[in-house]
Amino acid sequence: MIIEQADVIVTSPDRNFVTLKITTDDGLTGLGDATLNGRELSVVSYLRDHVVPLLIGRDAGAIEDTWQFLYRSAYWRRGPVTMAAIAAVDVALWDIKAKAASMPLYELLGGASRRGLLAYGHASGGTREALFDSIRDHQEQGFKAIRVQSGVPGLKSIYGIASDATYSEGETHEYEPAQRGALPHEEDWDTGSYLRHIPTVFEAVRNEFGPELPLLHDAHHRLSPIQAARLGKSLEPYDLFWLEDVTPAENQEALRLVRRHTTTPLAIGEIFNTVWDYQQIVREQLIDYVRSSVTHTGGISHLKKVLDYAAQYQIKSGMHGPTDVSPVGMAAALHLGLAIHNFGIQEYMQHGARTNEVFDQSFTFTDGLLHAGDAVGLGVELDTDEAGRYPYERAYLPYNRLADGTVHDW
Ligand code: CS2
Ligand code: MG
Repeated sequence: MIIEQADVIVTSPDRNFVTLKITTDDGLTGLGDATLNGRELSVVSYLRDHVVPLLIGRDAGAIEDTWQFLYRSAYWRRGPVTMAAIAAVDVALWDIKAKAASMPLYELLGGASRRGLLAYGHASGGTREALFDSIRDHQEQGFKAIRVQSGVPGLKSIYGIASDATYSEGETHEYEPAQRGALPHEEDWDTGSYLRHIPTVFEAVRNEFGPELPLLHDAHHRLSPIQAARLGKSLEPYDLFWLEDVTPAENQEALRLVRRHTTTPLAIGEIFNTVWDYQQIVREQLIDYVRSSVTHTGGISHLKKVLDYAAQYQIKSGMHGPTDVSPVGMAAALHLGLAIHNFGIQEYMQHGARTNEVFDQSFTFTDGLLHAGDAVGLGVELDTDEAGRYPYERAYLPYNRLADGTVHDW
């Protein structure tokens, strides 16, 4: 099976997506997601200008060798652009190998270790009532675990709140952080207001929805280690499933301080790209969930290595599944999530109707569980004509400034 063609397809139905499509000499095709939110075209160039010429003529079956070749021969290693590009090649080749073997990819990865994958959805609200309505709405959709994001009094706009402005009847009511336009939006942030408000939100949610519903929260990289410790401690009475990205994790040691003060489970890693980003925090048991996505962590081959390493420390998966991970990236996560033993939970933000037209998906969401489906390969096909209707539109993620004008983590 020789790689004969590799196309980089950019489309923007509800948001920008970058997909690599590899075709072999015997007509098999494989897809890989290479979407890097707000920096999409950098991965397009990395693939088109540097990687595609290296793929033509290679043995499509040599997945690990191709991974190592792309990682080591680049000389410049790691980082979000490189690892998203390598991920797309890796997943496309796994898609092809599973099709050649006439089986769903999870079967090739060792078969299913469970009936389905517990998924969590995003409930949010600027007000208490709006948040409660959003939680009920997600429960009606079948979600058995829910991430809670709330507005904070005094802050104009904050991460994670799906605004009614972007909501149209029949569409999914998801929060899309990347805004189309020439420049990124500036948002305001105040840690004190947030730390005072969030515990009251979880108290109210527990009073309203009871003690059992698994609740998650994303602090989105905004707190210092001691502020993160304080938040974790103040949320302990509300028994969170996890508290995510509670402090920027470039400094992995920072988590020691957080661990010293709280038993609230910690999830980190959606902006990590390789196993080396996890070495210390896994070895020292400083997290409970690996948040990496297949798309941003070098594909199925590399993320499986990260999760196998984490398994030795009883750390589970909590794969990143926002709208900026395409249906191809989501399908890859589901196949890997079905096969591994140390599966924890899967994030599931639902894509828009136009996206579902472009990407024909066979994965299902039933009674709170995701399943990859039993189509051969990944089970996702891309309609290139439909994709061609939606050209790329520049979009940026917002950024934060504090009251005194200082740039802050968004
Ligand atoms: C978030 C993402 O889903 C999450 O946990 O952290 O929404 C994140 O902000 C986006 O993926 C950034 O592109
Ligand atoms: Mg997050």
